[in-house]
Amino acid sequence: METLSDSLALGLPWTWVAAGAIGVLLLLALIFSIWRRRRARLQQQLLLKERSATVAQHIEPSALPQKEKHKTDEPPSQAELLQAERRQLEAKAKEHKEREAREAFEAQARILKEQEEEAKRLAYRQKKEAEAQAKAEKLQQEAAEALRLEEEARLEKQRREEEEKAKAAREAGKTLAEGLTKTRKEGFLAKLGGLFKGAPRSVDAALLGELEELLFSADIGVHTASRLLASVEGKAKKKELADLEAIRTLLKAEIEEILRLPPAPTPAPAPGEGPEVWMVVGVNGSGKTTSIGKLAAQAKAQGKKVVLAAADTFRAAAAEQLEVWAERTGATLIQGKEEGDPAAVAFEGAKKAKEEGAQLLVVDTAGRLHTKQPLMEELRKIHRVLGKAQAGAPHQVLLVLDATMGQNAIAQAKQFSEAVAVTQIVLTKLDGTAKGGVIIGICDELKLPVGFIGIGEKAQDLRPFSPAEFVAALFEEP
Ligand SMILES: Nc1nc2c(ncn2[C@@H]2O[C@H](COP(=O)(O)OP(=O)(O)O)[C@@H](O)[C@H]2O)c(=O)[nH]1
Ligand SMILES: [Mg+2]
Repeated sequence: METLSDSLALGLPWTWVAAGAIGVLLLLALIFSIWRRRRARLQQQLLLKERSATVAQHIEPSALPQKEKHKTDEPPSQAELLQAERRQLEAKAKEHKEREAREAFEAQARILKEQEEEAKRLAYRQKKEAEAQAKAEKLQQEAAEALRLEEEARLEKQRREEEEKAKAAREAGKTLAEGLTKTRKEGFLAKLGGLFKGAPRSVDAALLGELEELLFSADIGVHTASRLLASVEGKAKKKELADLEAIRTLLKAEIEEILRLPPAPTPAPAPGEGPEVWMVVGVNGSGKTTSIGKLAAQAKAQGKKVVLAAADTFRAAAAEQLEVWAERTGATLIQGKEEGDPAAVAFEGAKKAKEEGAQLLVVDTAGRLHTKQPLMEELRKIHRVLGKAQAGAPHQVLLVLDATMGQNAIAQAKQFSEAVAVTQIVLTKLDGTAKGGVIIGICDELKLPVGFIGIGEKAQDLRPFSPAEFVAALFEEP
């Protein structure tokens, strides 16, 4: 022990030296340990920093917790980064889950869609098939319907044809001889035949006397009776009449001669000037309106455009009656107010007929004779107004006479002729009278041609007068 103390030469005991050495060693050991621990901590910090940097690189900024404004420059803390990373992973997991779920749904939806498409295709095919079937059925039905309609049309046509035939037969009117039946069977010609019935008689004075009585009592008028008698007597004197047949033949020739008057002039209006205008006059009930209707029907049947003017404003029924005919024939009707100015209606008629380009205008007029209102003045005014409305109008003035009136018809004819220039006679109702002979008197006395005769109610029963035809029918054996 002494040796150590000696070597140190410090004079200190060796125990002290040893204790000092141990202390130094312990201090060194402590310093080393502290240094190591610090280094380890630094290393760990460094490692974490590096890791944070890599994490921060793939972390969405939105995943990071939102910092307060004044802290936005601070880098995120470790905890924040880890939280962000966790959230991000959770979000990804959720997204993944959702995608998987979506894909599963989508797959399912696709399957359903395909099924739906298939169902649609099936429905479409079924629909098309049903449509095709319906179409086929419809075509079949249509074909059946067409057949049915065809058959119906054929039956309808057949029915209409039969109806037309029946109508034609109905409307054909009577033959002239049929229309003159009464005159032939009951008139003076029938009585003439009676003279020669029984035992054969020679044409002597007694027979001529009877003939005279017969002729003068007939409706031919005194003037005409005298003329016919004179003719028979003249021939009888010359012994030119052997029997009834000879007298009949002579009378037939004479009557035809009387009836064969020059026909009424027919001044047609110049093209574009307007229609042919007929004014119809005559006493009430003579058959004016009916005859106008019949004339309109005939003109229409010839394809003419017809306008009717109801200038008989005195009686409401007259206009209504003409309206019926206008409707029946398809003619245009011009009417005035009841008791309005008849001349105004006539003027309107002329205007309308011109506008419509009609070929015929027929003006109906009043026929009252026994009222205070002067009819003849009214007729003259209508005549004048028509002439003003259209130059040359009226082209015809038809005087309607009722054959059943006998000799009165001649008196009427004279009266009307004084008022207006009558151009033709229309002799109606020959079918309803035995006084058909009146026509001979009218022609002989008035020298007015008969334009038309009425032998019935049908449109065709008003016919143009032909002397030869008339006489032939008149003398036809009953
Ligand atoms: N039997 C027959 N009746 C006729 C004829 N013409 C007209 N009538 C009738 O005579 C009547 C008077 O005729 P209507 O035209 O009204 O005469 P208006 O007063 O002159 O217009 C009517 O019942 C007609 O049916 C004819 O020719 N024969
Ligand atoms: Mg009338």
